Amino acid sequence: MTASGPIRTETHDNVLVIISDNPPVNALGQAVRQGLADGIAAALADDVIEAVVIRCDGRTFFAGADITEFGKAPVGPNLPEVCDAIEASDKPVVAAIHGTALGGGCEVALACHYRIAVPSAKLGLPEVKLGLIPGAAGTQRLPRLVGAEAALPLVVGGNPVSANKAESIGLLDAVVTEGNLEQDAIAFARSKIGKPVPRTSEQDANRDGVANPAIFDDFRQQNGRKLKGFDAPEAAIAAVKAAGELPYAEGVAKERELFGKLMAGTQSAAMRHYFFAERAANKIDDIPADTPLIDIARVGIIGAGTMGGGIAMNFLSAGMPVTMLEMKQDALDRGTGVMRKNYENAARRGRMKPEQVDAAMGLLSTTLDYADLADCDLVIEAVFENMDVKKDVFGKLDAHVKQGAILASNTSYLNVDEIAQATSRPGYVLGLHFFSPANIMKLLEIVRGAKTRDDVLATAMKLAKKIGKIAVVSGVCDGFIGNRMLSPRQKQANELVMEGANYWEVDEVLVDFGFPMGPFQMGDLAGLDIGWHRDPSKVTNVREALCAAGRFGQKTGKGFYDYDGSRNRTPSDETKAIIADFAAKAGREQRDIGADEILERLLYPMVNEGAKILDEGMAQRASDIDVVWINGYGWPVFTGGPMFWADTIGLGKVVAGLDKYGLEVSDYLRGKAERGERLTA
Ligand code: 3H9
Repeated sequence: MTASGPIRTETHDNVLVIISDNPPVNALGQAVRQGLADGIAAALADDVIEAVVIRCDGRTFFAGADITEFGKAPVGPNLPEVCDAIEASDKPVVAAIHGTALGGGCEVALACHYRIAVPSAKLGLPEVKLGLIPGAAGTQRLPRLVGAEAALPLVVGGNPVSANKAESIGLLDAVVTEGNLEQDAIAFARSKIGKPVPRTSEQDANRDGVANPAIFDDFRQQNGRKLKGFDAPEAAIAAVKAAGELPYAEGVAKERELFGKLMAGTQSAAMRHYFFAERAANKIDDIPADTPLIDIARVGIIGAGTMGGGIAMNFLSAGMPVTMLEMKQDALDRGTGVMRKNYENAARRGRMKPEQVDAAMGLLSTTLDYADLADCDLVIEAVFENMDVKKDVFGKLDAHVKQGAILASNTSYLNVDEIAQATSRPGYVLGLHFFSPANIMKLLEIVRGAKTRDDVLATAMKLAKKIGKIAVVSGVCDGFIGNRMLSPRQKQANELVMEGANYWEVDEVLVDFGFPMGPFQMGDLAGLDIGWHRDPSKVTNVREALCAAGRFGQKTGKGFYDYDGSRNRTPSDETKAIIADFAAKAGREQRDIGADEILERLLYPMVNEGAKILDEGMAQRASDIDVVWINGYGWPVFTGGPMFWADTIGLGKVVAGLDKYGLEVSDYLRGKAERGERLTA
């Protein structure tokens, strides 16, 4: 055995095995690249060696280039050079893949002459998710190996494929038994000795894109909505197209040009920020990583409504038993019926197998009696958003649920500390704010009360990962991180329409920015009657006037907008008249308001609120705020989230804009702007 940094080699008679050990994910940093290049050179220089295997220790094959090196001065050898050296070898080189061969890792595999993997392995080119395209000839080798049509979803969509799928499209030569990868790879390599080595760059499956150029437009058409606003997917399509149209070396040059442009752009910077933000959000700064966790085997849910049902589905899908409590049997029956229907819909769409529906629902039990929650390790309350109701529930939980269990509220605004006071164990109380639909939406705000214990918080964070959520810790404040920042945006949206902006223009400005919908479309979707007092004679604002006119939103076919049977919306004359009437009564002068003013007045106050949240320590770090808004409210990831976006356009500009419109500027934000600082690290 010889070793150089994270790479070592082992000789098995005539086969050299090159092994990377670079935890946690075998990222292809400089030392790894150097070690790989040295390993190949050593194999070529040794007459005894007739074949090479490249594999990784630890949990995964190379998961990509080392993203922490991006933006720094490059130190050779670079990855394209290493890949070329592997491919140029005249001794067969086999990639032996387990875990995830992603990005540069997949490109290393493509440069090898053969690729084999265990069944649990995944392969992919996720660079678009970092606002990039593959930069080590992946866009040129992959189509040559599997064809442009099969390459497009991998390169442009960025989602990995299973080993079986990879084998079926020709990306893998064999899927081998789990647990025996190295031996199988050595045997496979030996079977190829003496045969001409197949080089991916010399294959020609990419000609399908030349024979049928319509595949590119078809792909665009099928995926248009998902790709809207992003720069990288279009570059990825261009690169795959070039793989069919240009000789290999020219295709590689085209890829490099596109890669370089994207790497220097703001979208990739924003998406790389987001990559690390999502991982940082997992970490709780003042709690040691080795804090002992509370074992969570059984979960109780109070309330079988939309929220309670959705929350329960998260745990059932993760294989955890749930006991659901309601006040009346018919509410339980209704709630569990909706859950089953949701699962069955998922099965119909192929997202789960029919037997998984039964397995999940089989883990659910229901009750009308708090005593049946006694053994739960975690109980989440999802009842009506009212402090007295919540306190009553927590009092009952305190009386019935075993000591040491975590008691959580799904409140979206209320004071978690006050709720905790309804129990004799406030240390075990915290907020778990799920977003609707709770079985789909990724975001979870974990609300840390003044007395919440470290182990309770750390357990909640760990559990979030288990049920597939992206969790962010928030302090106790009105609306926590997400809804607190939504509030000034909504206030400005309402003001703008009172001053003469059309409400659909306000929506359009946000959609053009990259949000899936604007505030008035969102109101229509959620239902304008949420929280309405239900007295049509009492009308004090536009929303109440719309409700009084039976305009409850999409569900009644009319809200701010009119909807046809397919939910296509058009601005409504009735709504326009209602708004005009309110503006006139309030003596508000109407004027033309441009898109720039609309955007600035909607988003700058959010940045200010985010700055206050940071200043008060309600968020641990600015990037947590970005994670909340990207995952909970559709803020476009290609801008990096509100805090990163503010840094990108400049805090001075944000403050000047707020001043111009006479809006609040916090001392924290003004100070940062004056000192030329950023909000994000
Ligand atoms: C690329 O390859 C460009 C090339 O085409 C061209 C080059 C010229 N680099 O996610 P986890 C860290 S672009 C550096 O929690 P999991 C991560 O930050 C790259 N660090 O684990 C975290 O650190 P910490 C294309 C990385 O098991 C720790 O590893 N590849 C990298 O849930 C654990 O990560 C990708 O985009 C990296 N590439 O998921 C793949 N990857 O503990 C990106 C991870 O300090 N990676 N880290 O917070 C992933 O998708 C997931 O990490 C993976 C594991 C699925 C591999």
